[in-house]
Amino acid sequence: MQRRDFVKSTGAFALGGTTILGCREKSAEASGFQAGDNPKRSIVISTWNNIEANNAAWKVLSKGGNATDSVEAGVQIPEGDPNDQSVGYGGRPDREGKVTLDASIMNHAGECGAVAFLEGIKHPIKVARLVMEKTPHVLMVGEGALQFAVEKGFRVEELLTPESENEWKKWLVEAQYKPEINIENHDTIGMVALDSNGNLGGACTTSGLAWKMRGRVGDSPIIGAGLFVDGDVGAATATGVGEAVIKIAGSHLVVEFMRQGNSPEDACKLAVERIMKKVPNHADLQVGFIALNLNGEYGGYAIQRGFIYAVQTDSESIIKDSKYFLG
Ligand code: SD4
Repeated sequence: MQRRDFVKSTGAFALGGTTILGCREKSAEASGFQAGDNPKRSIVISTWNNIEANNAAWKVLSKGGNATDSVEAGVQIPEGDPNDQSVGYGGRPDREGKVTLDASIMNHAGECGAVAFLEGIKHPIKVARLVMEKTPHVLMVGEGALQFAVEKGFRVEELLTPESENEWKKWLVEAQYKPEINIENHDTIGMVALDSNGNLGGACTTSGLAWKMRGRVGDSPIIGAGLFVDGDVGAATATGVGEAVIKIAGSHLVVEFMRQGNSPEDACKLAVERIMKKVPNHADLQVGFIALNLNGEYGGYAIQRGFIYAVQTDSESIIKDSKYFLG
């Protein structure tokens, strides 16, 4: 089935005079829009084919819930799904056969929390949320993050499924590491949302690149790389080879490009261009960004063909093909 076939309509709704599909040139700042203006049309977007995750987020948004709660709820869908081998339970392991998870969350006020190199916890996003809310810190890693999670009542579970273990064992035969464009483990979920109060929130969660070195951490838990939210401007998140995203502080860069007046799509495009200028091996890599501004305008852009993202509003739930430079 073509990914486009997942496109689904949730019914006919009046759009209140606001057309949000397609990117308008007007920036959030230029529009004079302020967070808190009412009423606003909620929207959630997420990387890849994460329609179900968007639906879960939408349940929160459609009841007037806040964007940060919505993304936390949404990304738990792939985290708990053993068939999603890039996120949470069932994620592909590192080269030593261990599933290690990275996650981050950020709200409109700039509060954020993240965990990295976390093992045995099915929903790292919930731990990231608690780092944000219950500690003076932003990022906790490894054993310390696990200890914190256990203290907060999380259950330690085996996250390696037979399917991922089998794939790992096959990989071990040659044990050669080379990220594969769009195929290997590119289903990380980054999700950003705008709620009816005009507030933004974002979350990103992943098991990282398959067969990574033990201890490797990608962009997803790095605030400013895999995720960034500025409540006065917009929100952005990334997927793909995290090393390239970290090198340009990707999601923060996308938000800064929106602050300068670029549409979300153009902001993503400019950030991808930056990678292509600065990261020598970019032709062998995939990176995709998605972004959302305070008007509910959104967009995405990728290095390579094949990046898709999911969009949910009160009127539709769709998959969009991202624009790209190569392929
Ligand atoms: C990482 N950015 O760990 C993640 C991987 C990813 O879709 O996005 N996969 O580098």
